[in-house]
Amino acid sequence: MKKKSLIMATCVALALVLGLAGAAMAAKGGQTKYATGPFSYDPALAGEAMFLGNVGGPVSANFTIYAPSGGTSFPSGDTAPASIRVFGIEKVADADGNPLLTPEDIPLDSALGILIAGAFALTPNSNTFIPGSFIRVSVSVANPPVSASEYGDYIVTMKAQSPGSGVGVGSGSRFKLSLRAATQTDTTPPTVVINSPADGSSPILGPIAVSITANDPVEGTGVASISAKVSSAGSAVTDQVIPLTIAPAPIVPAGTDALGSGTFNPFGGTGPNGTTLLDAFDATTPSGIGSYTLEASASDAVGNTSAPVTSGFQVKYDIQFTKQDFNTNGQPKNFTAQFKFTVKRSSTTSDGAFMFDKTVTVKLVRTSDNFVVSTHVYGVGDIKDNVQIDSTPVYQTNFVKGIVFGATLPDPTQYKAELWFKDVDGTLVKQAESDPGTF
Ligand SMILES: [Ca+2]
Repeated sequence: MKKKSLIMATCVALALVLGLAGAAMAAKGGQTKYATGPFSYDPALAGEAMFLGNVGGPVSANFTIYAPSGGTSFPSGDTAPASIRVFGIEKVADADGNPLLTPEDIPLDSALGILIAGAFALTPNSNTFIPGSFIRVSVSVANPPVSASEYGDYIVTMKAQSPGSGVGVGSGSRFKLSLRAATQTDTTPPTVVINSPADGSSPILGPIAVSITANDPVEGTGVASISAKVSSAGSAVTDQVIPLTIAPAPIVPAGTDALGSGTFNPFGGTGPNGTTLLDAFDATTPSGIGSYTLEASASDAVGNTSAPVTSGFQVKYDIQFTKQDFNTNGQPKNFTAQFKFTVKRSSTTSDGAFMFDKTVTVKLVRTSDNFVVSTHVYGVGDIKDNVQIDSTPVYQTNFVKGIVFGATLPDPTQYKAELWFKDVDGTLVKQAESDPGTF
């Protein structure tokens, strides 16, 4: 009996050895190499934020999760589908930031745990890993609405978990969340400076960089937000909010510059509008040239908000004359002032496209007193009476002395052409003028 079981044990052992040898041979043949080990994370501390009272946030952070490598498959299969979430919360300091002797575990299913975990939005919150793959996770941390009795410092651990895959959760990436009482000592709002667009500047039609610097004076609570909005002089554009990216991420400590960056895109600055005669701007759909005001303000972490700071700027076309001739050959009634010009949006912030704008108005102006002697508007008729846009494309119009003045021709006099277009508010604004000439 004893001998028989010994033989059986030997057989089992032999079978195991043969089995292992088989697996080893398979591995040697390159069929299956296993990636083993837990997920790993970089950085170990994804970020930290301090919220004072119920103001401020959200704060951004990110970290990267790496699946184990070293093989073509996990022990359990080719992929490891994982959820990515808050995995644990520990309270490590009291409401004044004094470290606790023993960190306190906050269960995820407790009221406090639900509040804190709920303040963390992870993108993505799931991923299917293959061996050696990784994924970058964006974290947005809002100010969790905890009661004052729960103020303190919390270490929140985020992990990937793939049950049954044989890949361990690993140590995770951490975020330090400091929840403190609102201080009543900071009553000074941040300072705000608009860097771009500069006050009085005239950017060419196209996306316009918006840049704002805010700084909360020390001993302040730091810059929590910067806001910007744009309005046109005639209110066709009213309080258009410009989304800003703030660097470094708020709350930006007192005394440190917070830089808000965004873009204002006036109508027609990009895209198809105005780029063909079919899509031409007209009086009912004018382009985005015109007079605008950018208004910016910033708030600190306890909600002190600066008075608005403004910058006024004029968005214009890029206009180039390709012809500006005052022709005095033949009889005076046939003397002709001839103009051709191109109208484009910015070639640096946009594509430099030719802009078709039927609100074009060319005024022939006597230079001595700015008296308008003739006005031509867009039309497909005679070039002596209309501003045409030909297929070049180019804008063109001619003023013939005998047509402008009739039978009684003045002596040769100096004139210039003024080019006017309707702006975003429907207001006719001068965009360019020719060199003066005499006919
Ligand atoms: Ca302040």
